[in-house]
Amino acid sequence: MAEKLPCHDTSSDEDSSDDDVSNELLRQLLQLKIGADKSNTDQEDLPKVLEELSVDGIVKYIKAGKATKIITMAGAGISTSAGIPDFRSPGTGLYDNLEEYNLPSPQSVFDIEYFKEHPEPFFKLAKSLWPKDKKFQPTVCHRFIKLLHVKGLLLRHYTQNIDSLERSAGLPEELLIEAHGTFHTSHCTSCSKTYSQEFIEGEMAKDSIPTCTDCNHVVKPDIVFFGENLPSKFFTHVQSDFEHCNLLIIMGTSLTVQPFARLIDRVPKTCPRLLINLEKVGVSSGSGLDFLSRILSGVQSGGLDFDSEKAYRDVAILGTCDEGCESLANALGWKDDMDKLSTEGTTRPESGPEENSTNKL
Ligand code: CNA
Repeated sequence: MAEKLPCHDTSSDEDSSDDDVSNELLRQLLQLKIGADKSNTDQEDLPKVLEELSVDGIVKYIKAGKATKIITMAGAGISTSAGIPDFRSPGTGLYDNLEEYNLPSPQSVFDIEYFKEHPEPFFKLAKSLWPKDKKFQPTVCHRFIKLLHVKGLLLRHYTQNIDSLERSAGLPEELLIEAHGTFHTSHCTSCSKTYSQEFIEGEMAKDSIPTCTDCNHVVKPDIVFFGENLPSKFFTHVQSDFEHCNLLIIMGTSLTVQPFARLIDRVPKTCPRLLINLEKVGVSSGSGLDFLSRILSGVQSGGLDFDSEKAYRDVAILGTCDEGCESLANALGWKDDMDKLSTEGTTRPESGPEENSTNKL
């Protein structure tokens, strides 16, 4: 029997009983929510994960050997210094430079339904990004990620990028999750025949729409368009990777594309999170609110928190990814290792079918 609340005495018996049940349910829900939320966010319950909430704190944490399972999460901003524009940077981002394609919206160029009817704008854009005679080179940031692997600290690299520069930097396939696919391979949109990056580049160089040599349908690079599923490799690794992560490094992304952006909340509460970006992103609007205000306002508690009084594990290096990674490497005493990687050069693995290439759409 539901407990009757003291103020509830004016309704008829029947109404009163219904209201009692509703009130009790609401009370229990709030209690559960408050209890759960409180246990998640009370700073007293959390161990002090960083000696100090700063880049120095992160450096000390790594030097102390606590960052043994680092996950790096990246976006277009790690490749802009290689000459590839991102989506959303005002002025230089792709979304500000698509007028010539007469698209219904900037996003249409990566919309699968639009592509099926009008593949031309996508390939025209792709050609401008991947001119045949110009090979983009991995950046300092890509080398830093590789160095984390060389040092045995990298659990996995999750990228939204489709430029394959992580592969060029020599990151092993098993450490790489290309969440939004890759240009590395392509498939016929009808019979699924696999094609190499070189095939697509060759067709684009001739200004042709790549078509299947068997059935003549359009061949589409294995990048994930809006409206398509992410590769199965993403989902199979997310579950086990993030719960074991003990340092999350987020670089060059606006954290606006889901489900990728939400990954930042999947690491344990004790895992420090370092953002290296031109601007602060992924900051929860609810991070400055106490738990009751969040429940009442409906604002969620996820997201990064650099500045509120509850901030305890999120640190930002604001600037370019290359500068941020370089200064971090220097502070860690890894300058020689970085230099060595840059003189060793990079590798571009042979094209071949992806483990997850059949899972587009
Ligand atoms: P975005 O939304 O364009 O955001 C880029 C973020 O990086 C912004 O916050 C910028 O301020 C920041 N940024 C830009 N340049 C730098 C820099 N040099 N140093 C530090 N920060 C910088 O791109 P997201 O990756 O967040 O969006 C996801 C989309 C973009 C994915 O679906 C990608 O496929 C897509 N994309 C990929 C590429 C690529 O593969 N290189 C290029 C363009 C777009």
